[in-house]
Amino acid sequence: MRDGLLSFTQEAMHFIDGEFTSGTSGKTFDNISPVTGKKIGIVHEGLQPEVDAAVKAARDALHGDWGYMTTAARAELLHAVADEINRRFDDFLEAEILDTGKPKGLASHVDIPRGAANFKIFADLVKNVPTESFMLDTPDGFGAVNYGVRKPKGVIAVISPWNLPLLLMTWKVGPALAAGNTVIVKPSEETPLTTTLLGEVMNTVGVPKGVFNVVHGFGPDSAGAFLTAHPDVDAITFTGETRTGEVIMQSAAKGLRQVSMECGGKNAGIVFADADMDKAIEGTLRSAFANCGQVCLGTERVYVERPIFDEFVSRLKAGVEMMKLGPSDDPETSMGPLISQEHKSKVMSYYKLAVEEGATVITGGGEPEMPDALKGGAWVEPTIWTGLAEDARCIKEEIFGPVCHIAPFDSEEEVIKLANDTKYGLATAIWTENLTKAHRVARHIDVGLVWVNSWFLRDLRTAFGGSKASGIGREGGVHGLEFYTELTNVCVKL
Ligand code: NAD
Ligand code: 6OD
Repeated sequence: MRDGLLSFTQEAMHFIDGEFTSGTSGKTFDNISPVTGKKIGIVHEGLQPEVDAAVKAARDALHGDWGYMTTAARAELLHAVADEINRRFDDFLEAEILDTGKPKGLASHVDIPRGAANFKIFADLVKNVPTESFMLDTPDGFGAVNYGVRKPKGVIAVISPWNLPLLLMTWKVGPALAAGNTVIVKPSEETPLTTTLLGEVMNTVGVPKGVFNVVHGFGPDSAGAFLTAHPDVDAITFTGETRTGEVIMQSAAKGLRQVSMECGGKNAGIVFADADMDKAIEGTLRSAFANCGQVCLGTERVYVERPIFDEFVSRLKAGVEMMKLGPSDDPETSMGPLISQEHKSKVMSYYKLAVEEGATVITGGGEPEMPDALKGGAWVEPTIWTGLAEDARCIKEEIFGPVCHIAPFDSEEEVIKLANDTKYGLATAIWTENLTKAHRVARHIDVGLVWVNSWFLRDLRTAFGGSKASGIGREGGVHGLEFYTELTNVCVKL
């Protein structure tokens, strides 16, 4: 690792008003490698004073150069941000891998490129988005013209999770800045590094100070809670657990501040007997086990039509047993560790509970034997269960680990009912060669996202988000503009 990046990762600072700062709280916490359990560095914890300073910087920036910049100039600057992320691809890759332990191939194909793309897509979009206009008839015959004007909402708090740190944070920062807002990001305490690095990028390309700010810390009684409760924050965009979203909504209620929520899921994979088996197996290996199962869109419940149930179970088992757990930079590695020992305890508690609830463990279910250097990491075995009742806690609750339960079904109506029998409503993956059936089933699943014969195939112009306990609102394409802008109607009497 180059020296500059090393010292940067050893001490993650806040980024406030264009400056890296340790703040005044005097508090730090350790950044622990999920791969080895060893300390990577320290992170400064922000409390009320750091949040106050960041919010003030963000507010002031709205009234400075940024506030007067043309949409085209802002878009150009955001393209420069994306180009600089790409130029520093290896630094971002190294920082992301240090924090998460995910395989290098995954981070270099998904996390980092999306970090750059999330700026480009919204920069291009805001230059071309129309607003509505209506002619109104009036009794005097002259009429009136109505037209909409979109303005930035103001100061946006961005609260992001640890599973795809750069991707999910920029998925919010990209559209927020494209629309002319300023932001304060509170990244997950587990993954502070790529968000901090983005501060350097902002300075390099000349984003005015105060437009992008970062305050590190935890949720309750720390930066997250202080930021979301701050009266000068205009809106809060959050990705994380549903129960955290509930707490943040309570904070947002004061002052009627708007929220955008991308929360948990307990997503169904549906495999019909006429599916292309190779594609369904390959797709389910990704949808249930990619990123060590730590993807909100992951299919922890897989329903397979009875005639192909046994074959599917045995082929998925074979695929899982081929997976190689290991460190990020080993090209053989297909799965890294979970994010932390705390999350490992949660996942292992479900492995135990599943057996108590009557699951048949098809494969996995325990802790893998790892080489000495990796023994302190948060490793768990990828796991498949069958045989659970539909009301088992392991079927109802989001586990967020490398595990799925496979159950048979006999009809389209039955599988639609099973898929919808959850408090969540994020995503579904349907596998079938009968596209008429696929369209029909897709319409009846109560989720924000349906994939047919694919999973996590993203077109960033489309709406992204969940229904029920999986979220509020849609981000992506023009849809996020409802959240990131204020629409004013101007009515001109002619
Ligand atoms: P989390 O809710 O524990 O934490 C998310 C963020 O919220 C972190 O930055 C955390 O510090 C902060 N936070 C926690 N308590 C807070 C509080 N009281 N006030 C303000 N901030 C607070 O979630 P996580 O464990 O980091 O991420 C995993 C969860 O995120 C899973 O449930 C997953 O499904 C969900 N997720 C959803 C999506 C989506 O797009 N729908 C994407 C990724 C992850
Ligand atoms: O691809 C995206 O834009 C997105 N928000 C993905 C979320 C993945 C959840 O873990």
